[in-house]
Amino acid sequence: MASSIERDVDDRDPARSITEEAVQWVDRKLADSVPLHVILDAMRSKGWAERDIRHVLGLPQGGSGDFHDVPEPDIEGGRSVVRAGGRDIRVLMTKEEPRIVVFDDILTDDECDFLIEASRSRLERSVIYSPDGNVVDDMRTSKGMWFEYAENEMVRSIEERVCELVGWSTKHTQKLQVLHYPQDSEYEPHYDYFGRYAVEEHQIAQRVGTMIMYLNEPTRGGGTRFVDASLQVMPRRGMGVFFSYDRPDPATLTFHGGMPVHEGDKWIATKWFTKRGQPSH
Ligand code: PD2
Ligand code: ZN
Repeated sequence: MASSIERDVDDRDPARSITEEAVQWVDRKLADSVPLHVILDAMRSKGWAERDIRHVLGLPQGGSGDFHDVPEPDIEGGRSVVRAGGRDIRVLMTKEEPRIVVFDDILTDDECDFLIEASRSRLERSVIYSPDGNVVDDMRTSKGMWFEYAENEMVRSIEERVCELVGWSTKHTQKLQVLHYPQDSEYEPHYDYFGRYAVEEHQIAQRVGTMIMYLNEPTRGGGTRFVDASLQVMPRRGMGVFFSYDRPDPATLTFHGGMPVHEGDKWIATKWFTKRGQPSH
């Protein structure tokens, strides 16, 4: 594969130096649902130039240069409990690449009930971000709402606890969102970071991390799936899944989605952490 590519020439057009055979090899891997990081590793170990890899996989060029600080829980040395907001929060699972940490008991049953009941009458159809603004799309069929920052004592203490847990200031977050997925609804795989257009034209603070907290348990389906990590986290009331992305780039391997809810319904609360140095509020 690598032998069919001219390498070491930086200013050439990558489209002209990549053979049809190589493109077909990549297409077959993608069609076979081979995780992106496995394809990336295989191409790099065969000596492909980064710009050729990005071209063939349709990834943006040059994205990897722009790394951000990211939130990170203090779990160095295998700590299994983190104290945050006066609570002991258990670490259930960690993964390095992509960075994913699953926590038990971030929220109490009372907090889960409160968030569901306080948001129920304020739900509206969820949107996705696009260059034309926020649009309703079949890839995201939940309903959602946003609490104001520290809208009430319960929301304030949850926001502070979640931020303390991952070592990030509440100043660099988005408002707390609650989502409801009725049966058969889903959120197809996507990246949580924003595209260049949203950040530059709309001055939206770039996201660098996500905490999804489960408020209830659907009977079947509704897991949070990390495609490149071949991992699915099943909703458990009070539990949270945290992941971070140090650049707005698919190489972060954070392509993830909310799987269809087959039976029952699903409620989650999400806190997004935004890039330091960019005002979020
Ligand atoms: O509901 C989920 O599990 C889920 C999965 C992926 C939610 C989001 N992304 C999100 O709100 O960004
Ligand atoms: Zn997401």
